[in-house]
Amino acid sequence: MVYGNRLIPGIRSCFSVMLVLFLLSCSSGAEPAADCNPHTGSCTKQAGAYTVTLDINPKPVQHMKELTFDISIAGDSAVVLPDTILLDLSMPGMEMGKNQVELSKTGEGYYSGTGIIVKCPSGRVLWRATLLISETLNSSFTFNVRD
Ligand SMILES: [Cu+2]
Repeated sequence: MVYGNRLIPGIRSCFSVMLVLFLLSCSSGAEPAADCNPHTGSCTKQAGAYTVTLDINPKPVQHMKELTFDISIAGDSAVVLPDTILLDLSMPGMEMGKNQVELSKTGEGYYSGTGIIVKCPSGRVLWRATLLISETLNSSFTFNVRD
């Protein structure tokens, strides 16, 4: 191939990355936006009859650092909450491999566990934490992870 112009390999690889990102964003539709800022406080969502709060520490929440995920579930439903809850970490629109954190009950409606969010080679930083509370009840938070 006569494409070997050595002055612009950086530009060409940058273009390739952009092309890949473009194709990925094309295949996954509109890029979802973060709906949670875990860097300065906790995030709260409604899940059925429950109010679910997620807090991630230490802050700011960074890649490749051991993170503690604390959740609290409040509600006046009589449904018994499980002893452990899985927190599934994924990237919207990307297949990153399974990353699930087991959260153990630390009190009535309180759960805690530790895990790591890897750094995505694409440079994207948007992650989603989905709490698999029960077969019919889950709650997800989408947030940007910092370097
Ligand atoms: Cu990724």
